[in-house]
Amino acid sequence: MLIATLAPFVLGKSPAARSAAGHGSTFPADFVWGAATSSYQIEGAVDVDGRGKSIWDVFCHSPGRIKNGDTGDVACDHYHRWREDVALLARGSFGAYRFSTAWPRILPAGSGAIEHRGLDFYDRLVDALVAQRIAPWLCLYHWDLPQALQQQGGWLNRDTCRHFADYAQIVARRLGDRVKHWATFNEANVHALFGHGIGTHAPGLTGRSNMLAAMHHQNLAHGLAVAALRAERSDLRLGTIINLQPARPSSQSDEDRRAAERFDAVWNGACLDPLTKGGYPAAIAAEFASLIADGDLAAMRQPIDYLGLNYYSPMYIAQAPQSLFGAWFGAVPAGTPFTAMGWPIDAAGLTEELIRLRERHGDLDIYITENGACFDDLAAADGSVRDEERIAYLRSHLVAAGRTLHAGVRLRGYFVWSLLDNFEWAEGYSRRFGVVRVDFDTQRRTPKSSFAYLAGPARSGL
Ligand code: GCO
Repeated sequence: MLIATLAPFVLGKSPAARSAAGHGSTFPADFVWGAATSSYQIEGAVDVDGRGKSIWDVFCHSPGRIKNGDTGDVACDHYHRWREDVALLARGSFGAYRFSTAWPRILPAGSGAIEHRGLDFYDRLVDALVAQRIAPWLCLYHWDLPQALQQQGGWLNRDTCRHFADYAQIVARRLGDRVKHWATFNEANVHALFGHGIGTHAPGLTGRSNMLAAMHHQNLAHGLAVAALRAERSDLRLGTIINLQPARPSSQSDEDRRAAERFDAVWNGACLDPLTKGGYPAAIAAEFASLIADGDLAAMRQPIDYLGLNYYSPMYIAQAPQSLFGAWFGAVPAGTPFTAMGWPIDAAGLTEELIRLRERHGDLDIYITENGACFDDLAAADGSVRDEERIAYLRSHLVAAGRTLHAGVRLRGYFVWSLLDNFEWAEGYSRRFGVVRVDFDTQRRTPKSSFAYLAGPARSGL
């Protein structure tokens, strides 16, 4: 069914494809055009106004963890330059801005005493966005867990789920009158695997059981937080943000095909199926059984209003007996283009994932909450960047997304990752995804040519 559904879109014969070729706008007038960032990647000011430590502060200051020894101590200094960044959003005609709140700014110990100066920062940011008619989209968790909770087990400890729900309620009580779109988590799958399974992200844990526990407890925390947000206000649009990638076998061997199916269940299914279907994918359900307490499945499956899809590239998976799930990233077909992150470029994968979401979760609105590309931008003397490769990437993926509109996909918006060059986790500042260049020595912001592309031609399908 999926292939039959896809065929006309991949061949570019769909009505939307023709319109995407510049015969009128591909996207409806109420389509949301946004930009995305996250707290630890842009804010800096890690010791200001009572902010508590996060697991990323500790991880970055552990030798050898981050390229070039970079940290988020200063980042884009957004905590002090937020007015300038809001002005950039307005200049780019973005109708929405997706940001995340730093849990340790609001609850320095993760629970208990509220740091009102942290809430005040986001309150000012939200007011400035609303004043510019930019819809604030708030993500409650983009990986920066309070270190105090990590010391109590973090996402390996079920108590963290309740603390997360309490944090969500505190933020909604302060901002819920103006913030109407909320995401509980950003990419629980990435955080579980990279932070708790292979240890290349904070908190640097390893092992299959740690990854499974972190995955399950984030899913449970999502459900408890959705219930808490619904109890706080009835006028919120609630969802979660997931990173989905087609898991393609690296070869035609049975082993690689089975490995790809298994990795698909772990990567694309374990973070989504419990939330919308009430259980883990059959291929891996047994692995989670010991973690599931009475009531968990019902608690995780709270009605939500939308799904946020982060898409960058497909995955090519091979059998890997030594890896956590017997499967890992493998050979990519010869001739495949790559971004500077080494990620394969294939916009058809976005079409595939959007169609798959419609097949599996068709009753939900979908927003592309992250899509973008890292390239080794060459800056002119004035800081300007003609990032034609990034424009080509954005264009091909917008065309791929637009093709699905006539296939019943309830695609409602697109957020570029990212507004600003920022702290790219283990890669530090060596990798740039922004449509605005940041000179990290001077903090000067300079819109790239992709910024102008997104503000104009992109919206008319060009
Ligand atoms: C992610 C995160 C972002 C990344 C971006 C580029 O998807 O990993 O949401 O924080 O910076 O995706 O890797």
